[in-house]
Amino acid sequence: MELETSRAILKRFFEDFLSSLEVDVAVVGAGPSGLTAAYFLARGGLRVVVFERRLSVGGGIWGGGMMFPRIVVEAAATPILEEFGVRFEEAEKRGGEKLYVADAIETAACLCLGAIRAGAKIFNGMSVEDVVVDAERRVRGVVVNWTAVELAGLHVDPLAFRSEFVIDATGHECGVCKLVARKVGQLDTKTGDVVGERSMFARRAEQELLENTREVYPGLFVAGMAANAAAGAHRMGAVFGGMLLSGKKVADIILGRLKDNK
Ligand code: 48F
Repeated sequence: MELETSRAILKRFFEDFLSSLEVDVAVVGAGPSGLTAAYFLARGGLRVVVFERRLSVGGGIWGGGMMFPRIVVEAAATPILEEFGVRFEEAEKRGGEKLYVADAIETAACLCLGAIRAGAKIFNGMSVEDVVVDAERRVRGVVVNWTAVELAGLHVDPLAFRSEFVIDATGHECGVCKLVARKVGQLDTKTGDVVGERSMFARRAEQELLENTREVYPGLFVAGMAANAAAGAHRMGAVFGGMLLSGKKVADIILGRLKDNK
């Protein structure tokens, strides 16, 4: 039984890994924005791979607000919760707009299941440490290594994955944009680099997020908190509607671009 177990795991894993070497979109980070983007892209018929540094997918969803595992979304994002089968209820209203609350664990589980069932391949425990560029210095893929290698500080060369587009969905860290600004060329931001997120202003942050969800360098898009960090916009705390809408928006833009190319 031992050998059969090893063979089954290795064979199935390498089939999936090899089929992800060349894809339409590589998503970096499996938080709410990355998983939502992966779901809509895969559902739109594209080949999608997601690399997640941690073993668990879901990013900042699990912690809800200050580790109270509930998240809040605005009315505009509830159709996305419904699409994924996440249950939610109206929060007590004390003035201001209507807000809805959902279980963080259910949300993470549903987003993950939705993305996988739509056809996205998710690889966990792997970190994107660089991008692939072409002769025109356009981003053309990602460079990946095991997170364990990164943590141990081992000298192990990574492997490359080719994609038509890359999405930086690494959250507050905005890691892919930072390395592109340092190693490849200026980003389409005020400073040419990652400007860095501003203090909490939830309503404004949610509005800014959709404007900031876009291509910031040829071949490189930003979604989720990485979009606000790149542009120098505000943070919003445990309000997650913008993350879902940003994931859908980046998917819609890329689906439109690939349709135009064809
Ligand atoms: O941080 P994260 O959840 O990003 P998001 O989708 O959502 C932000 C919210 O969770 C929250 C918020 C509420 O509104 O502001 O913070 O923008 O998920 C980012 C994921 O990317 C992974 C990281 O482990 C996390 O799961 N990640 C970061 N850098 C890398 C990476 C990398 N270089 N390679 C692979 N994964």
